[in-house]
Amino acid sequence: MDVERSQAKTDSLPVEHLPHPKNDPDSIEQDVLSKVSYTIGADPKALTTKQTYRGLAWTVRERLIDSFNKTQEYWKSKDPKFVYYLSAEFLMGRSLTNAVYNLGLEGEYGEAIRKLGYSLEDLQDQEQNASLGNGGLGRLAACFMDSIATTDLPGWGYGIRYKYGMFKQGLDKGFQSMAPDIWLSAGNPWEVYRPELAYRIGFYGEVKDGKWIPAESVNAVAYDNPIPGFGTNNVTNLRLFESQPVNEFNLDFFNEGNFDEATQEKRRAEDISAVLYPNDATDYGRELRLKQQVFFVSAAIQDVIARFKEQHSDFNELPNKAVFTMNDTHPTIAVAELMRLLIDQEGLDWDNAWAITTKTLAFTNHTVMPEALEKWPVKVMTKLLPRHMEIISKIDSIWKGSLADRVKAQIEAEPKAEAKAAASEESSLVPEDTEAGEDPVDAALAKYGIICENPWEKGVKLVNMAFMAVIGSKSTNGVAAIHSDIIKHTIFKDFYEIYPEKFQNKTNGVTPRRWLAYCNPGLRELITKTLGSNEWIKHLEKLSGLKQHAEDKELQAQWRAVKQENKQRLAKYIKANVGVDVPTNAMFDVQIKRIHEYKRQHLNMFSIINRYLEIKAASPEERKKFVPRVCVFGGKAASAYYMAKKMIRLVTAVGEVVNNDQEVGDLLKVVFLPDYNVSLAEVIIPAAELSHHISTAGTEGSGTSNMKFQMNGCLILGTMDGANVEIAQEIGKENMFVFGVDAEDVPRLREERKDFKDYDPRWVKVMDSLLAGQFGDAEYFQDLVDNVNDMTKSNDWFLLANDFADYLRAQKDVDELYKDQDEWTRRSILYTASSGFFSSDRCIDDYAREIWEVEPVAVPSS
Ligand code: F58
Repeated sequence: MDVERSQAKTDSLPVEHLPHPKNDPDSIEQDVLSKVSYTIGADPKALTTKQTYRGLAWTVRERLIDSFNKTQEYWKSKDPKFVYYLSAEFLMGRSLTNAVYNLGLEGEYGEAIRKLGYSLEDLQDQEQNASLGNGGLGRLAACFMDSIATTDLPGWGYGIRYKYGMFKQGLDKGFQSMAPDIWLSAGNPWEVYRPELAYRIGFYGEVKDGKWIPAESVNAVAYDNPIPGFGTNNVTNLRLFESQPVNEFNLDFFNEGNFDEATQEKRRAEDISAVLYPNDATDYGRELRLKQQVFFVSAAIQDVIARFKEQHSDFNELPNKAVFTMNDTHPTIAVAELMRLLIDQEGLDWDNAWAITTKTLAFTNHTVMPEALEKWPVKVMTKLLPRHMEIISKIDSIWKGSLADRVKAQIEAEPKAEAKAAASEESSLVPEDTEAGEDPVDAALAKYGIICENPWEKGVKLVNMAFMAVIGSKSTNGVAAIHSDIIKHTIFKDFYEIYPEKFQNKTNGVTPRRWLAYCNPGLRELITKTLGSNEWIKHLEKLSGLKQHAEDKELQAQWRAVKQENKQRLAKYIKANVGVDVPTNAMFDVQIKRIHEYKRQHLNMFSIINRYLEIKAASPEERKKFVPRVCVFGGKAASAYYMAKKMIRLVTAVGEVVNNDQEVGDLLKVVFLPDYNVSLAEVIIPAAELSHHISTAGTEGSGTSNMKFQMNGCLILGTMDGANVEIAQEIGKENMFVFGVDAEDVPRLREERKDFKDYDPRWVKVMDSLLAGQFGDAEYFQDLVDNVNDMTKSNDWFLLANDFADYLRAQKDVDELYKDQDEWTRRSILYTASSGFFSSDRCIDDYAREIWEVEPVAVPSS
């Protein structure tokens, strides 16, 4: 009744007379002052920079919402198919500059801000980073949102509105320190709270007569984050959910004075969207992580179904109206959740629900690293999600039945073959490590079942989420050509043989707006001037027009001047943040990414130590031949990653010695910049001249910072891994500094390793210097050294010792080339000119056409 009344009232409101914000500088200035007074509650005559930023941001928000509303209304009238990007992580960074430029209001805002006595740069630094993710995968999701909006695709993102970001990293005497990242402390003008949009999410309890009765429930409440496209009217949506208690507190407990008990439900609910839980946490943390996953996935699917039902009644239409991409294994509970909602809530039968589910979901794998291929103990899943576990068990038994039939058929087709012999066949479904005498069907089921035994804990059963995702979705893709190839022949081998048509590659891309046009204004202007237009910002392939100017000495000089300015900006940042003076005539050599053994920051450090030892051993005359370098590191180590933390300490410890060594002077500086995040990357990347992408071949899914550096004309020192392979193809391999073994040789070399004393003598010297305490506490670095040397321990799994000599050879090539600044700059221009393929617009277009089957719907100008 109430609903009807309010509906009638709305219909009679003169909404067409709603005032839309005006975009001339005077109106914007007035608007800022009004927001400062009435939204922020500050005195416009005595404004602080922070208050001005906040007032300004609220005015941008209004303009975003204006276009957002029009976009959503238009899409609703057209009812197109939507893509929904399910991701536990979105590393959005800051929004102000991106929003102002994407809205095309940089001129008007620039002038209004100047009138207020500021520059956009001053104000943007006031904004907190939204660091709702770990690294590459989360940042990729953010780039995809920008491209989805820019290319006019009907598409929304779905995730969690974490109360705390992915920790503030500091340095405490050179060691990583961690503090909560309270990113919402000054409010968040970029979101729109939707208290009316709340979905109930259940946990625990039991299944009775096929019906799940959860013992605990929370509400998933929506916040919309408008995402503006560039050069379009479209503004799309990132919908993030916050977990709220169903009951704020228990009044009975409260009245008894039992305050802890009274608010327990609230605290348990709020824990779910407090912070992104690491996958290696305690049991409680791990359970919370699974809770988080089902929390946002269920809310997202419920939301999509509700929107679908506003316009449709036949669920067989769902795959024509919606496709969900599962960003890595974190959202893969979506397979069971969509089945559950279709069967239990919408009354479909199993087969119909399965047909819809497998047409509506798509899966992206980002890495072969085991820590990201989630496996949940059946015990935990049964306790937390009993109905989902029933569904998973049924999917598993149907899958195992079909797998067993196929293995039997294969064996019958080769009756004389022994299981072992069959295993050696390229196309065999029998696992290669099948023991003699072991039943080949059992072996296949044990290896490729969704539910399988934990190899390290007998009797403990696990749910392999990646396997369920492959089976339960219409496509599985890797994120670079080499990676997509590797997953077909390793982790998903049998699945590829059974469903070859499901497997695809979608090489990653990054948004050229944030990662070139906005973070490097000097280069943006120079490129636009050289090409005669700024169309490249939306059509990055147009950068190839720079190739014909790569040898132009005039352009080269201007190109270098831009780099120099960016280096000065970074040098200032370094001085202000870690107190080190760095020479800006030195080569700026950068490695910024999550700290991980497979990314081999320690290989880079060992080469820096070698450089240091060589400088020390050189005569004053010989020293003049060294190319001065400033080596910059940044990246966070996961809280429980012991070795990664040691790698950070290695950087700072070497820096302490090298940076203070008078003999070395400006020839070498080593700095670790704490709290690496999106906005710091925006300062570092434009200033970098050489960047490291040196993972052991076959281990990096794609890498995306390699693309950002390439766009900004930074040369690459890298292995043939991830997207480096395709970058080398685009720029010509001879223009990249390539070293290291190829992926196909890695397994053999892992078996073959020799004692480290038999490696390059420079390697031995570096290890000895560490163990002799030349860089402080030798005992502390013992494990790190053992880890890459001691044959009885980790066996140098990532082949550092093996690749070291070739790495030093490549480093020498770098030095030589740097001495020829014209050739260096020619290559730098060529890098930018060849980066068109790595735009996320291209990548999104590939997904849209080849996986999602979603078409652009652009909002017309009114
Ligand atoms: C990254 N994955 C890949 N995972 O490592 C990188 O090669 C790729 O370019 C990128 O995805 C985008 O495709 C990644 O960032 C994580 O952060 C995991 C989250 C869960 C815990 C383990 C790390």
